[in-house]
Amino acid sequence: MDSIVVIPTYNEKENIEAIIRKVFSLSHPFHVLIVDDHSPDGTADIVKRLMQEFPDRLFINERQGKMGLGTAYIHGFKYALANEQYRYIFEMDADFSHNPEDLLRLRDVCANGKADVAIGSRYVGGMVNVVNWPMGRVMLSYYASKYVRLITRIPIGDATAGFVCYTRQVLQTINFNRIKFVGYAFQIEMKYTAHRLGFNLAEVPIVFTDRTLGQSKMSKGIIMEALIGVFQLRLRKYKRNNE
Ligand SMILES: Nc1nc2c(ncn2[C@@H]2O[C@H](COP(=O)(O)OP(=O)(O)OP(=O)(O)O)[C@@H](O)[C@H]2O)c(=O)[nH]1
Ligand SMILES: [Mg+2]
Repeated sequence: MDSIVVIPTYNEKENIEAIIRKVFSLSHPFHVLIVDDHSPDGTADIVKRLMQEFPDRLFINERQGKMGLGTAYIHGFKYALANEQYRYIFEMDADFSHNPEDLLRLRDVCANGKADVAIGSRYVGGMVNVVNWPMGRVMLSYYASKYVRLITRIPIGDATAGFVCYTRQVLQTINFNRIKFVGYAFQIEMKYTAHRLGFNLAEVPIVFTDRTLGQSKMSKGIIMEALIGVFQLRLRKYKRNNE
């Protein structure tokens, strides 16, 4: 019971039950925390019904409204840190873009001491492992990662990846008050911050599959935040603890 997967949800009624059941079918006993932003489609009700079946390993935190992915994750991280048993804290989407089976591979990398942060990466070793995305979106994501790498010098091929295992120590060390971004830039900011704080980041190749059910929450605002945000990151200073 050392691992918890934080899954943020906004209108995921088509996916949520299947993804939870899939995680609970894995060979490692993962716990799951759903952070739901008052989804109008009733996602939270489905989770609460399942909580009766999985009372010891499924949890939900509900927020008042849609406040963005970044703040949902920070909310989830704080919940996980408050419980000392969790040594490996995961980020994963609800829409099956991330294959839950890969949780085991990400966890192994951290549990074997190979890294403090294991990143499920679409772009590693010259490969682009994305299924079902329109070419325009693949290009956007791929070149966004290249751009981030150029500006920040972070040694990661997939800087906006949202499938990550953090060791407890990393999340304890990062000052969440200083994490400012909410969209893709949040993913960049977390990796960059961990890197600047001296933690080891490792990329684990994964295949990313576009959602087949439910709706995307991507927006122009999120893309702009990321484009401008990387410059702001570059200008910042980092030190451990009392930042
Ligand atoms: N709690 C919460 N969850 C969110 C919010 N925005 C997105 N999510 C969830 O975050 C995860 C990723 O969002 P997606 O809509 O899949 O974003 P994406 O992967 O960029 O876009 P597509 O997969 O193309 O739809 C999903 O589980 C969403 O339900 C939010 O504001 N609050
Ligand atoms: Mg998605």
